[in-house]
Amino acid sequence: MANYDGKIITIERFILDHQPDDADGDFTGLMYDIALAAKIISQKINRAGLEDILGRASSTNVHGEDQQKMDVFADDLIFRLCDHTGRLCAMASEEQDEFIPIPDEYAKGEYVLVYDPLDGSSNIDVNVSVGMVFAIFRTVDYEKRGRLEDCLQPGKDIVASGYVLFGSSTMLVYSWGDGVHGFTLDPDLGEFLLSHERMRFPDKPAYYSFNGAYQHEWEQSMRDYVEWLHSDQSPALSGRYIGSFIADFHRNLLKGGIYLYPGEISRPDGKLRLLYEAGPLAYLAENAGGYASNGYQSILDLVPTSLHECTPVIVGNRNLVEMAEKFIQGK
Ligand code: AHM
Ligand code: MG
Repeated sequence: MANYDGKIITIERFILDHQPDDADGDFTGLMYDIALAAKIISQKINRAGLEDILGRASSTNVHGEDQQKMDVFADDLIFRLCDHTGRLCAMASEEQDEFIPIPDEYAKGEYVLVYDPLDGSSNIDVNVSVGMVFAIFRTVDYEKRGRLEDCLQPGKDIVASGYVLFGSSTMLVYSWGDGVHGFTLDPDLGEFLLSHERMRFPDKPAYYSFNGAYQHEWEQSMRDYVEWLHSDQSPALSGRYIGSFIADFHRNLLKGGIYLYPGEISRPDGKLRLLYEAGPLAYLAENAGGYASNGYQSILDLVPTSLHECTPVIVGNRNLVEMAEKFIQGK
């Protein structure tokens, strides 16, 4: 059992004490459901090797990628935890082709949950951190049952977003627009305890993160920016790239820095999904004093036209992201 100094605040207590003024029990309940999903997935991941669950499932997701077994488990778990609660009118998952309506036999609620159940799951086989990402919106029409339109909302309309990092410890980090707060799972207690209140990108950044193998596929302006990052003009940064967006984002949030996943010649919109990955993390970045851009505008202003569209992502300390925009826009 860990030693505890000072106040001990569970995520349940924190959500109740700090929920948005207009939050009803549904928002609080939905956050509990997500925290519970995080605990169950965490437990499963920790036992993954023991239960021989590592490795590929037989199915392929909408992006043509092999789904890992844990992806399938996490995706199904979140659905089963949330479909019958009466809190949601629709869901959408990175692992599902279509949006997920609430089954007719259950009451519908006013919220919409979009999620990537296990981002970076190709890392599981090698015991590297993975994450779950989510965003909550309000329905666009309270009179109707959930529709695709409910899911295709821009990041600026997010009510709350967050991620769960399954790392050397499991952390849940979320924001509803009043700061970004982090909770660490005590596995003995089975409770998320407040460990990082009001997280902010430090003024002095420490790291840049990108997959350098793709540089030959990038626009020249992006390569020029990376050259600038290496120059005396830039703050002195060290390179770190895990290849697991949540883990890379989390490190940069704690230590300061910039993460890039730009477009490429063969993939002009890059790899990361606007709805499930870029939008939720852009919302967190801005609430932590940072910024996320596609090179031309804030990612929070991009309105998804389909569930699985991708966007170039530049996210981290605001001044570093704005400098990237200057290079990209030729200013
Ligand atoms: P996934 O959603 O299929 O897991 O892919 C997303 C992941 C991100 O976590 C990570 O930043 C990126 O893919 C790494 O891609 P690459 O291996 O091309 O650098
Ligand atoms: Mg993903």
